[in-house]
Amino acid sequence: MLISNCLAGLADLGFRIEDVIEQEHDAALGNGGLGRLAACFLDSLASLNYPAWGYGLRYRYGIFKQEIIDGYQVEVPDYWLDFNPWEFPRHDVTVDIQFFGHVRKSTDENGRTVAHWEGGEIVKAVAYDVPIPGYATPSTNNLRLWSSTAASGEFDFQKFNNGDYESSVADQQRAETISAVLYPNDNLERGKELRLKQQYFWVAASLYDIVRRFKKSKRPWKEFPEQVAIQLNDTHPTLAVVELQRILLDLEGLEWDEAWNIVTNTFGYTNHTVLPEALEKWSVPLIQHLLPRHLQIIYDINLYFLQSVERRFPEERDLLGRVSIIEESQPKMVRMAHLAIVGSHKVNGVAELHSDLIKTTIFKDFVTIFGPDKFTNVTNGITPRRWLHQANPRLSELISSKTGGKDFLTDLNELNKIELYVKDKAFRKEWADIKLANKERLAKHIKASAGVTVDPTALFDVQVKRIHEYKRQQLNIFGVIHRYLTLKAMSPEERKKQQPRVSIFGGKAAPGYWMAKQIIHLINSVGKVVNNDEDIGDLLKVVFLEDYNVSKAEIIIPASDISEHISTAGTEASGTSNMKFVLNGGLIIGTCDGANIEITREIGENNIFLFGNLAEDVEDLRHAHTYGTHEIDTDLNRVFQEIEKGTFGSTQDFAALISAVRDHGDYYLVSDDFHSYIETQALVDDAYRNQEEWITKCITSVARMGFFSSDRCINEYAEGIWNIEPLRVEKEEGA
Ligand code: C3B
Repeated sequence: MLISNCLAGLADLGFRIEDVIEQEHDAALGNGGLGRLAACFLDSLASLNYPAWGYGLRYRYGIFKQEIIDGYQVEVPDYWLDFNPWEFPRHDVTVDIQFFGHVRKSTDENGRTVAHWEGGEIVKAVAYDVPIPGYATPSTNNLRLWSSTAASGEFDFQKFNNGDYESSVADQQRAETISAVLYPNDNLERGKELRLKQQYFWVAASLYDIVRRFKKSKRPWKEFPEQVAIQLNDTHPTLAVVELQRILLDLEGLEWDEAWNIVTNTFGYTNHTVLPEALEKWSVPLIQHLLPRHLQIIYDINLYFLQSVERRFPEERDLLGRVSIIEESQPKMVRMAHLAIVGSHKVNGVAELHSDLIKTTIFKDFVTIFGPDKFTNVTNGITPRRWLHQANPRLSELISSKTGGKDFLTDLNELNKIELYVKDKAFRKEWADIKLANKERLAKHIKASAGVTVDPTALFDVQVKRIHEYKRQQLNIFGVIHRYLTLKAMSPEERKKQQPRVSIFGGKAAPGYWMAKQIIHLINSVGKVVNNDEDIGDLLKVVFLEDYNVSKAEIIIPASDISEHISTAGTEASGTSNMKFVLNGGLIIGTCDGANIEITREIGENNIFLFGNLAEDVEDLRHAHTYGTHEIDTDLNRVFQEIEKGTFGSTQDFAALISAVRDHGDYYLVSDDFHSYIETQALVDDAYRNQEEWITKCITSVARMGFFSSDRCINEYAEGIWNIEPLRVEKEEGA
């Protein structure tokens, strides 16, 4: 009823709903999997009626827009807030946030030392609320985003009136810088002061909000952890641990132990990566300068923690240095993951392999200290509302025509009912028609955006995600070159027997990540040659789709036949696009990494194409590369020679990609996995040729994907970590 009213209203005004929807920008608030997971979680929290809020920064410029010019990535600012009808400015909800200054100590009437953080500067946080409506429930939750502005108002009138026009706006501009722009790195931390300011601004405003709400209830402080659970989504908000301790200690007058008990029972910490370059560390001098009181508290937290470790493990002197929150480097650094573990009651990884890995590698000592029960796994999930119903409406409709009764979008395990129809001719025909229509839609998009004509009946092979060496888009493009060379060497008769393929890439490189940018350039350079080679025709096309984002994912994912999740084993914590592709009836070629392993367990190993070395062997192989001889795979060597001949343009540009494998230890094991990758891609070709078998695999896989709903995942957090129950608020009469 409501929708038809909208449609009719729009039509009266002379607009089509499709055109209006097109106008909406993607929220540009994150980089990749981490932020997108949070968005799925918000959808599940609201849909499952959990009373929960999300907190974040209202970046004026979110993730940049990517343009491809002459084959290179060019970054363009994306002013997404230009048009955002979904946010409600809350000028009545503001918090003053302090930076810099100094700490003065005094003694109160009970002889207790009290710390006073004084001086420095104040920046104002203003709340912007984004409602998150649940699916099939009246519950609507809130995402509160903080925007920074000068505490003193628009500009300094006095300076303005004195003719000092420039500095009259300087305070305002400096304050606004905090929420001005998202750092565009995925899985990389660079230790910049502004980033630390962003983190503190965000957590201080959010905690103030949470504490204010709790204090209104007039409950005693000891009930705080029963009333509030805070989940640290990676280490970026870890300063919240210190901030809550500061509030309880300095502002509310609690004793250290009582305060610390409340803090540790409130927080949970989710680790999302084991990559060393992504583990956050902040320099002690930087924290001292920006947050002098917090540094004192961090040192105290560390002191009490190390004292307790020393008491329990008196013989193990090295242990203290390994687990210390402070790294004794030059300058000293605060290890945020250690702080997050010490400050939380539960620590979880995001897929089984990943959760096992953190317990046996980076956080091993903490398992010894805190015991194994503090560490747990919650395998990631995705919301079927967006990633099936919205992205692939026809498939969603076909599925619901067979699941009947209960809405499968609220209980994804209902999907298993479609396995009964795996042999049903009409069902299979409709299934195949939908995939073809989705591929036709993508083919149109490819033509419009990349200017390449592709045949929708070819096998669509997709790798879309942030560009990163560990995700190994270089392995994929080297494989494409190998395919090209193999096709070139064939007679025209032989070529006719080959399976046509379209290799589709998409993803942003961090602006400062030079190697990732070279990978993009190589993909585009290969495309230019291959797509214009008349010997090859439709047998192989290579496309790089610019500016990969959520809206494009909704077009690309439903159109995939096979997608690539080919990270070096042990490097991709979970991956979530793997789940999206399978849920949309595409198969996977992948390594035994992240959630690929659990996807295999659920859908069956006949329905996935796994290849490559296992995580447990990676360290030994790397060691052998460094200290032994490193033989490069023969087929890969041929690929390298072709690149070096200049077949794909400037050889200089691609030299670093080759030498990373050949001369610099091949850290990501591209050569070790190449043969297995090529062989497995040949199996994909064979399997795709048997369309009947292929469709059976796809239907079976979708039927078994129920586990990967973010609803299951959120229920696990609610039960195992937060100890909360759903709270359904019924619609008021007449509302
Ligand atoms: C990502 C990981 O790289 C993915 O494997 C994982 O699926 C998601 O988080 C969600 O858990 N991640 C990221 O996008 N950015 C980081 N800084 C760390 C992890």
